[in-house]
Amino acid sequence: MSARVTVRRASLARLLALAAAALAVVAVTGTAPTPAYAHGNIIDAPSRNVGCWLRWGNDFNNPAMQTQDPMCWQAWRANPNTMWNWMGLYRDGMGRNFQSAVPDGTLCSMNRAQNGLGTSLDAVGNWRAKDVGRNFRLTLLDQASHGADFIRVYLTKAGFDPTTQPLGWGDLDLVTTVGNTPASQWQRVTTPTSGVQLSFDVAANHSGRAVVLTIWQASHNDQAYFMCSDVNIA
Ligand SMILES: [Cu+2]
Repeated sequence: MSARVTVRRASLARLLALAAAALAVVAVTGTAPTPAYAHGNIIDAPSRNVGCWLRWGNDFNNPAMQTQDPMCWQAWRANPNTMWNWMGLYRDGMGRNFQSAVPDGTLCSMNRAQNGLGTSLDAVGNWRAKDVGRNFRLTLLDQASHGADFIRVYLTKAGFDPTTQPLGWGDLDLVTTVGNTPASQWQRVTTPTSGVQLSFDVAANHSGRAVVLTIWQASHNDQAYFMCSDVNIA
């Protein structure tokens, strides 16, 4: 328990440092990351773009990334805004028709939403995966206190290998659903920006390497988010 608290504190400190670093980049180069609008993402187990931002946001030109974290390398080369605008991958007005609107192979970019902001997140390869137990928690950070009409958590089936196979709907099992949860029931936080966050438990139905696809249907509007997190289940 205390170990978990320590980890959370460390990652929040790191988020703060990265937020400051992102501002410093703007100051030095004048090349602004895409403005941070108020939306959200899965910060633990971090989604692909959040993970690349946390691990490399203050060092994104380091060539060591090419061998240590090659999928982040390709994501940063494709478009740094995928990371700077880590909270901005969503679509409005889907009418909850997720499967018809988002074809196989494009789930992690939400069918190249936001003019392809997250296209690199669909790339097949060895994304860094967080080690988790059979029962693990996800944390969704919501900067704008949208709340949730629902959150659906899908897990790739046993035997699916995300390092070699593109992700499709047929590879996924729905493992957890969180019902309507207004923002007033989320935990208020101040880092990396002020907002609210919700942590919820996920029960995996197998061990090994897997992708978690979280779909968040926000409450303020018909606004949906798809977020892919890579995990290694004990
Ligand atoms: Cu939003």
